[in-house]
Amino acid sequence: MLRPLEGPQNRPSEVTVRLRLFAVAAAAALLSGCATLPEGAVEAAPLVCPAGSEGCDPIQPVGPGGTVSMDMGNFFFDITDQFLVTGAVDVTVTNVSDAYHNAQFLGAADGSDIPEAEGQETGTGTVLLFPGEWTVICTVPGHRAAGMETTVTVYASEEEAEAARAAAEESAGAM
Ligand SMILES: [Cu+2]
Repeated sequence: MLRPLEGPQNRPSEVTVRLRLFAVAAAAALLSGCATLPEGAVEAAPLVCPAGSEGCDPIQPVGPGGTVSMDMGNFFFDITDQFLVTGAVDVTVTNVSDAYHNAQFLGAADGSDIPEAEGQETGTGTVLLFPGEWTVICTVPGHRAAGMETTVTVYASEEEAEAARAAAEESAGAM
């Protein structure tokens, strides 16, 4: 009589699974090992080559992005929707004053625009934003100090942004 073997057919698959898990972990470690994230970055495209080397693109935020509109004037920013999502955010600035202003997102990824507009005009630009809290300023000398500075929060996903929006609406309604 043959005795049933002690499940030898199960062992290889167990080992295979472990090897696969190890390979995944090793790949993740390799990818994250050479990525340098800008301050405030939570999530970013992994680099597969050393930052700054030839053919290695600068690290960019990964996400759906979106659109945001803001008014600017002497000397303020007024952003009604501050629940931005990481990625390429198309910014529309409406200048409600007679003087030139712009809106620089400090710390935005390489390749970002600085949306700007002459007096009583509208401008657009695309800003590449990692998740985090960012400061927006007008770069015209003296304007930041006079009040043209605000902060915006960039969320890692649509879901997080929606949750934050809902929470803000709820607390506003409770007042
Ligand atoms: Cu200004």
